[in-house]
Amino acid sequence: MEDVIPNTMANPPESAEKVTDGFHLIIDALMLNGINTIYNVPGIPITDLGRFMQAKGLRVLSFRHEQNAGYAAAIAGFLNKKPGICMTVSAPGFLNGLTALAHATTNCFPMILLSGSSEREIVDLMQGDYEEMDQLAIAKPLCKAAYRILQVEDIGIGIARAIRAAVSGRPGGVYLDIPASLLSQSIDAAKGNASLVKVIDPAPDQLPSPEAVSRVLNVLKKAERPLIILGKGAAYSQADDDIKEFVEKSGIPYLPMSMAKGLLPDNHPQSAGAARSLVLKESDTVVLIGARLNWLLSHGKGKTWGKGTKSFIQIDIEAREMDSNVAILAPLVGDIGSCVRALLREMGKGWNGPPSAWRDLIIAKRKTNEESMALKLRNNHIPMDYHGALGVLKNIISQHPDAILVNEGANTLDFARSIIDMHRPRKRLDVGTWGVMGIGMGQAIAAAIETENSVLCIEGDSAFGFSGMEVETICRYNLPVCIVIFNNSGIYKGTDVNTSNNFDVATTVFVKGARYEKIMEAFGGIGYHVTSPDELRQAVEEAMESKKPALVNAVIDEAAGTESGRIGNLNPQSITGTRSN
Ligand code: OXT
Ligand code: ADP
Ligand code: MG
Repeated sequence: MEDVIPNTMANPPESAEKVTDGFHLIIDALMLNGINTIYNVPGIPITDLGRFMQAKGLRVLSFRHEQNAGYAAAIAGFLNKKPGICMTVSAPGFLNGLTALAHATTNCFPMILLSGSSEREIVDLMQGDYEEMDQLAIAKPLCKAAYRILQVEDIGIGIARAIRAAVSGRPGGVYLDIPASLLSQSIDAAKGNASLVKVIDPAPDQLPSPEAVSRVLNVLKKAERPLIILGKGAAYSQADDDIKEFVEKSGIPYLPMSMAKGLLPDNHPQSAGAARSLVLKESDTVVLIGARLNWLLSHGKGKTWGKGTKSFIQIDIEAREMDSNVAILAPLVGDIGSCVRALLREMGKGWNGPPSAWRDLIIAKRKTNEESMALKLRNNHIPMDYHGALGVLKNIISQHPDAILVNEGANTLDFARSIIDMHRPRKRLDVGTWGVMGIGMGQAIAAAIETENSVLCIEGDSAFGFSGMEVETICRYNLPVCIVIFNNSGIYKGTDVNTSNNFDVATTVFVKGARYEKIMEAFGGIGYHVTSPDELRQAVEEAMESKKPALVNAVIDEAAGTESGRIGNLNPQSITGTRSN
């Protein structure tokens, strides 16, 4: 009997071979455009899409929560200069991924949130479909562009449009709505294949005008106290050699924003990172390269920037960024690589650096700050304070300059940023423009997958809690990620007390003596519990050496932090309320 049943899988009828469907065309379209990694949480209607992707050789990484898959995709976009892809199920999964899409857009990272959705005809009549939601309408205001593909023959063009929108001009997040019925629509295979689009030159160079280049140099020549500020747009542009050459040829001191640290090594003689307040206040001319004058730079005005008039030069791909907060005397609109190369060509030979008095002033301030920091870093206090613990991790990062540092928290973030020198470009990943808690595990996973380098995460205990369940994901894929939790039993501090007569603890306080390392042990990774800088060193060195998933629960003095870290000034002050401490 068995012999007479035709094996349709092994020998499909000829007609079946000539037909393809939405599932396979989406995969073909992504692969044609060099996309090979997907960050997702499976479920209706995209479970089979993930399976087919895996079968076709794409890397499909499954997370425990879509927000973390989204943060992974966003940072993959930053690291690779091509869109990171997050794939989610409809309504709740989509909404979970949306925070990350908005974060990608805010940070100018290219990302595509590809989400399954319910059937249009039911959703539009609000008839109560499974996970019904008008996702396209909800996504639109939160991303750079949002598209829906309804017909199988539009998959090629729809994906091409999403890719180009994500990476061209100022990069950002793109939403792509995939109704369930699209996936099973069929089409003649040859016709389907012919409908695919390979995006040619998705992020074309944008050259600055020669007049704008001359204007910049004319302003710069007159500067007595010039400063370059490098932002994460400069790190994203991957114009590393040109930027270094420009900084060195100009002789101008530079200040790296957080994720631009390492573009030039932090110990570079022209770095003004350790003289930040001084250079912002005293400079007379500022060249912004891929950095916005937003809250992180006090909007270019006020006390931080001192009294004198400043001349601002800004290099950015987004023309609308110019004059957003203060007048820009010399705007240079274009991609950073092209702009910096144009400046280098025009500068010619024999460019004079800034007056030595300016350089000497910065060097002196830097020396004072570095010396006072070095003293604090050498402490061996138990319980550890931030300096004692970060002094150890600073040395470990300098021994592993290619390791990727992921960092979030408040005090944990702010101290780590100024204490830990970065040595190579795009090795420091953090909370970005919004100061988001929860980027940690998603960024760590993507960093390990995309670069194959070791990853060291330095996490506040609160920050870790936002994405901690992804420790299972890290163990499942056996990634070289070492997580260090700065455990001070709370948000900012563990010492707050609720002085009212109810029984709840203060709003910022967690369980004391929490054993976070056991979360890692639960999934087969290595856990450490450390209380001194020496123990911390030993544990992290061992973990980095092993390249296995590890979590170090580092007990930090509960009283060592301050409210909101270095941005406590942003907390509104109550006129009538009283605080418990
Ligand atoms: O020049 P001066 O003299 O001023 O000195 C500066 C430098 O020159 C010097 N420096 C150095 N000295 C010596 N040597 C070296 N190498 C060196 N390098 C620098 O050091 C100082 C400081 O330098 P820095 O850091 O460059 O300068 P500064 O003035 O700090 O820079 C200003 C900023 C604004 C650029 C900078 O502060 C910055 O980038 N800040 C980012 C802040 C941020 O984004 N914070 C995160 C958000 S805080 C808060 O909102 C939190 N929440 C709420 C929440 C959030 N965020 N998200 C979500 C989804 N939900 C809720 C929560 C829940 S934080 C938080 C959890 C916190 O608790 P944790 O347990 O996680 O963490 P702990 O606090 O540790 O408990
Ligand atoms: P930071 O927070 O480090 O100061 P921002 O996120 O504020 O950096 O600024 C990044 C800027 O870089 C954005 O204004 C963005 O338009 C710009 N940008 C991103 N990529 C490029 C590029 N390739 N060329 C020019 N500008 C870019
Ligand atoms: Mg904490």
